[in-house]
This record gives sequence, structure tokens and C-alpha cells, in this order.
Amino acid sequence: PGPVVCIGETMAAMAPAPLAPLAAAESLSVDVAGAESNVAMYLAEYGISARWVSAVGDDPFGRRVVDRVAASGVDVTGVRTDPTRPTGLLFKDPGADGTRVHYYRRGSAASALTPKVLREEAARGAVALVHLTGITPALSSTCRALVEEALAPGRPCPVSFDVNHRPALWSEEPASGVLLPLADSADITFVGLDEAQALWGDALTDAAAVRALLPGPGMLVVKDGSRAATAFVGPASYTVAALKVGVVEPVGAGDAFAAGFLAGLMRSDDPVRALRLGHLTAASALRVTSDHGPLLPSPRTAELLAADEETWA
Ligand code: KDG
Repeated sequence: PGPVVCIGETMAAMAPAPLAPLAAAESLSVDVAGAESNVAMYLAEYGISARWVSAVGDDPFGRRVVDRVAASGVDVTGVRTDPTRPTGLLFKDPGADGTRVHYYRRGSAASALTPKVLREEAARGAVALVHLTGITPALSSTCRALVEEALAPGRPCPVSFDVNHRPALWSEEPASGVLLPLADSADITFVGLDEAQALWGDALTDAAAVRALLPGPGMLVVKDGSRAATAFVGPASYTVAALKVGVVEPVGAGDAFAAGFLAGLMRSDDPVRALRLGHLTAASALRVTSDHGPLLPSPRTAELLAADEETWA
């Protein structure tokens, strides 16, 4: 059926090491951060064919990003090198009330992506699924056009869309209006309950209220933080409790969840097993400071997927 094609920006990510406020940090560790490439990397680690499509600058950070994603087994032949624009950067600023993120990505290579990449990728052969996030439409008008075209009626292949609202990139005002129709037109949509409330109103008190707002997707997954996730599949719904995890740092857990759920679907798992694989993969990201943590050994994963409801969580 072809690969899962994940399209979006990946940046070099700096974090003070040892952890300290950025304003006082003397040294930084360098990592790689990008929601869509995180999904591609976990998919590839589960043995699902995954391609990451993006653009980087002709610079050392761009090469580092591409090498890291490729090392997980992702096809990076769809990554363009833009000689005129830099690779985007992200800096983490740990503080008493959590970690703030500072982006240096305006005018980056990936922000200049256009809908043309969709046609170029389609011309390369069959695609099982296109995966996009709500980060991309916040980057530039051409990136927004890319996402809108990918989700337009009559599209050639199914699309999954993780709402991934990033308040540091744009204000609630454009974000809520732009993201709603995109989230409602995907085949598979992921959204956090808190994220849905921030974007579309406090009246969305439970997953069913979010489904009423987003009736469009054949599959809608509403994540309720560390509690549970619910998948609405047509008229049916399935809820699976989250695992209890000692959280080191939550960034990347949403991407990991989406990847686990999609890996389950690609392997024809039923929705409950796909939700479980989502939670298990999220736990891998929650246990580490970077976006990407090691997966559980596959026999342990198989055991947890097959566990009865009481021993699951
Ligand atoms: O989902 C984790 C992402 O937030 C991180 O990797 C960086 O893609 C990123 C973004 O734009 O925030």
C-alpha cells in the first residue's frame, strides 16, 4: 500500500544541560524535535514503512536532523535541501512552572514548503496514509495551503491530522478558526481534551462533546491527558485508560501516542489494541527528556496488548 508519509518541519532543539533557566545556562545539549518526524520514527521502529517529507537548510543542523530521522529507519528521500533558508531552531527554557519553548523558525526552509510537495510525493507511487499536524498551518501561508490541499475533498489517499495546537506559534484567534475545519475534514483526527477546550471552548467537558463538534472524521481520538483516550469509530466508541508512568518530561508524548495508534491501525489491530499501543508508545516518550524514548521490548508490548482489562492499567 506504500508508506505513511509524514509532512512537517523538524528543528534542531537546544536545552540547557544541566537543566537551568535559559537566561543563565552555560551549555546546551543538542537534540532533534519535530512532531511529524517523531511519528515517522516511531512508525519505522514498529516496522511500518514511513517517509518524512520536509525541507532543511544546507547547514550542519539540517544534516544532523536528517541523519537522526534516517537512523530510525525512516525514508528521508522526500526531504528537500533549501540553499537559501536555514534549518529551524527551538530552545527549551526550563522554569519553576514547566518548560517554555522559544522558536527560531520564521523564514526557515520548512516554512517555505508549498502544496507542490503533495503532487511530487503522489507522483512517486502509492501512499498508505498522509500524516499532518496543526503545527504546519501556523508556519506560513504556503504551509497552510499545503495542509488545506492535503485535506481537500477528493484527495487521493487518507489523511490523519493531529491538532497539536502550539500557542507559541499563533494566537487563539486565527488558530481556532483555521484548525476546526482541518480537524473535521481528516479521516483520522487526534486531539487532546484540554487542547480542544483551549481552542473551541470550555463547554467541551468530555470526549463526547468533542465528537459532537467534530463529526467528520471516520476516526476521532480524544486524549484526556494521563487519564484515558477515547476513539470514536463511526457510531461506536472505545475508551482505554492510560498507563501509570513516572513522567520525566511530557514533550513528544502526543506524537508517540499518534504513532502507536496509527501503527496499530496499519497492522489491522482493533481500536482497543490501537489505543493501547498509543498509550504504550506515549509512555516511552514520557520516560525521557527528549521527544523520543526507546520502545518496550516487543514481547512485553505483545503481553500488554493482550492483557485483560484489569491488568492493563
Ligand atoms: O510534539 C513535540 C513537538 O512540539 C516538538 O518536537 C517540536 O514540532 C515541534 C513544534 O513545532 O513544537
